[in-house]
Amino acid sequence: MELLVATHNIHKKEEIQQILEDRFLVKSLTDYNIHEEIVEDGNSFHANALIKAKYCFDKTGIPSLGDDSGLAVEALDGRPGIFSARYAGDHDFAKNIGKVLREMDGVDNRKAFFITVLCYYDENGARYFEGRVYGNLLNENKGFKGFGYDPIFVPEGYEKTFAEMNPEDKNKISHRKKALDLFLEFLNK
Ligand code: ITT
Repeated sequence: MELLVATHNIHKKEEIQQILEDRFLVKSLTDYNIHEEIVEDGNSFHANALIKAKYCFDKTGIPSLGDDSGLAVEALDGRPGIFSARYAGDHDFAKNIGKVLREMDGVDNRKAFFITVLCYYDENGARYFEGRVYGNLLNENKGFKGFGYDPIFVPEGYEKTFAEMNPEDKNKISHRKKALDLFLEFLNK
């Protein structure tokens, strides 16, 4: 069965596919040749996940999943938060990490969490599923796997960053995995 995920982010698509295994064939907006920009002007992860999922469902009539996610840093009052994708440069992972590391220079409290809010939208409207993973930020990048802020984030109980882990290991414990588990529970009801 196909699942349409309202994203152009290839990394998200691949992670979602790996986590859902052969339960669904995951398709992205790119696969559906939908290239208009979806304006994510909501003021919360939930609002932006809804904007993506509803846009996709309205456009295709296919039940759709929006994934809005980001990094929330305790000492930065939750920033970059909903601005994670464009904190310093639009989808420029190196610049965005650079800004977080500069703001965290000399700060002892390194606590942060990743969050994913999924919105599943079909003819019955919207349903939300949230996942978080807590951890700490390094002072410098480590590792080259994953995407986004993975090279500076070490999940609690581990010594490696997400970018040093194999994708299968990140995908067993990540915010996205936890949110997708709740989504699967909902589908199984
Ligand atoms: P779509 O809106 O097309 O889905 P996007 O990348 O713009 O893709 P978001 O608006 O949800 O997605 O922004 C999420 C940003 O948060 C993303 O660009 C990364 O910088 C960061 N992020 C999200 N999940 C992450 C993860 O698992 N590891 C590292 N960084 C992540």
